[in-house]
Amino acid sequence: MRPLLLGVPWDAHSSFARGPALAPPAIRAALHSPSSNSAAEDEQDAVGVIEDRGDLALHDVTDVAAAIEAGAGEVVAAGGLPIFLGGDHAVTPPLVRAMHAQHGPLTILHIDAHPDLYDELDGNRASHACPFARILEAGLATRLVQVGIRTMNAHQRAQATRFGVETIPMHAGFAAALAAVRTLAGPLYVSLDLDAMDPSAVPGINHPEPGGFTVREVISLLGAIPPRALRGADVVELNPLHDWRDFTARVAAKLVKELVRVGRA
Ligand SMILES: [Mn+2]
Repeated sequence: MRPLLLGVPWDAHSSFARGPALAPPAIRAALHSPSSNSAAEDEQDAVGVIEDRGDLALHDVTDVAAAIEAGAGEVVAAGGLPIFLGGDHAVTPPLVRAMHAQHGPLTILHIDAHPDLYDELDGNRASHACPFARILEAGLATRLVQVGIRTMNAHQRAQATRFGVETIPMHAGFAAALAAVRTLAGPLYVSLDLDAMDPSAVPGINHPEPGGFTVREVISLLGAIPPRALRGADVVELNPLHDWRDFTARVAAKLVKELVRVGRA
């Protein structure tokens, strides 16, 4: 599938620090940096086959979520494999609404340190801590599998039970996460929060949570997605203001290339 890249520069619902709205250009710069080449690990060109649709213009928009859904909808309707660059995790519900309009109920693989299942955080139901509560309430996904999780609490555990979320905690081990990914069937959407990885690998994030995946483990998880299941993905929560020598942007770009690889498997 032809990969389509769309930037979603929005972080108004970040609970702790702003910055992810600056991420799409940083990830693009890393994708095109001469410090690496354009191949994914299948030895095929990944960067050169991407059709870049630029960034959504969200500055003077009143209803940003509706604008994201509409803008993403155009990309999704074009066919191919949409890869969305956040933004914080609050971009995911409108992106999933656009995916659902095209594909119907989705299976979602959510890779994150955090369950993001809060009913509300600080009185905000659109918070970047709430996206999967909104998605499941709306019936947009029939199955949500979460891996990398290491911040579960009582409220979010209750939400996970209420919605039937399959949470594979980090302490269950990498093999358990890999086994869960192998059971996924399409139409599959991957929502990838960079903070799923250990903060030592991704300094440029807002909520560093020690004890995460290595970059290699996340590449292996993506590689375990069954063939022809993947329909779209987002990569969210890069904060270039916290990054160090673009390390985190490079990780994001690497994972975009591997998503391209999975999309053509
Ligand atoms: Mn997170």
